[in-house]
Amino acid sequence: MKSKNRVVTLSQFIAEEQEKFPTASGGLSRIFRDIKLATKIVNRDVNKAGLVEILGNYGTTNVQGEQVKKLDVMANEEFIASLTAGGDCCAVISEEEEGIRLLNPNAKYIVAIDPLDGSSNIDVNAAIGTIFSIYRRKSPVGSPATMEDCLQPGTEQVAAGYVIYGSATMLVYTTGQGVNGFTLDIGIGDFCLSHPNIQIPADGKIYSVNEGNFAQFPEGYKNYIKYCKVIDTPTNRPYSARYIGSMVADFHRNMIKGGIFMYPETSSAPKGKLRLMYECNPMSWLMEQAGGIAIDGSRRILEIQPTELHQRVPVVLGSTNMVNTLTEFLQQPATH
Ligand code: P6P
Repeated sequence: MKSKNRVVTLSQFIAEEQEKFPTASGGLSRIFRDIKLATKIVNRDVNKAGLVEILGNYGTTNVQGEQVKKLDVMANEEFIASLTAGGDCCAVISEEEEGIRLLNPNAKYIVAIDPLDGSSNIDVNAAIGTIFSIYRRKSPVGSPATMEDCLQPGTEQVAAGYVIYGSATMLVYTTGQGVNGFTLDIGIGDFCLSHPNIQIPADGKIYSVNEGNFAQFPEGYKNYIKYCKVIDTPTNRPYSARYIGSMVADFHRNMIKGGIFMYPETSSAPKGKLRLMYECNPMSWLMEQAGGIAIDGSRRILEIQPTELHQRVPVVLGSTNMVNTLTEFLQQPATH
């Protein structure tokens, strides 16, 4: 009989989950082992960012044309080194890698990763995160992974998760059996189950969007954002605006409290900003597994067929009732 206050580590939890699938080879558990190791190293480096000369721009820009912070580069290298050493990953696609990073041709898992999301917050000590997504290759093992192996829709994910390096370091993931959160206990050097079966409330009072782009939003988003600000006590409005500019931090807060996160298309960014493969797909599966909705404004994010490694999509993630209300505004005919 398991005692109620038994500490359950991430490794134990994954092993117990794997027992439900007798045919499992253990490869996915080993991928999680490799991601967990890199996460603990990144956590150590993030926590000392202010002490060691690793602040500031690395002097280069990534494929997105954004200034690369040294921690971005270090985090990317940590994850790739750990997955390479583990031997269960055949390819990595990363925000920090222009092309596919081929690893073990005899392995069957592909990892899509944003090693350090929200990196513009590094120098101001705001919460940042890692976002990852895991697929099974379609091509036979023994040959290098192909572009087709990497460009699979989100419905094909076998696991997805994020790590938030905040006031506590948490790893939250799903393999399709719900969403569970684990908090890093430095004392034992492991992640311990702290948030079993996370479910996002059907309603919330938080809306998260960069209102600096308001003038460029499609009319339906503008009308919804105005709706959020109306004083109407019976419907708990006005809502609270909460936006930290770090997807993992905004997403995690809304998952726990309820809320809606929007990064719409704009006239200057008609596909939005956030990347499908290593931001929107993993976060969308987590949101759906937690009982929320994840769309690009009309379509289910997970059903989008990717065409490019770094393609961007507009994204709405949140509480069911809030996303449904937004959808009503988006479906109204444009007046100008
Ligand atoms: P903006 C961080 O750069 C990021 O990729 C996400 O973490 C975050 O949600 C978004 O971009 C913030 O973008 O344009 O509002 O600064």
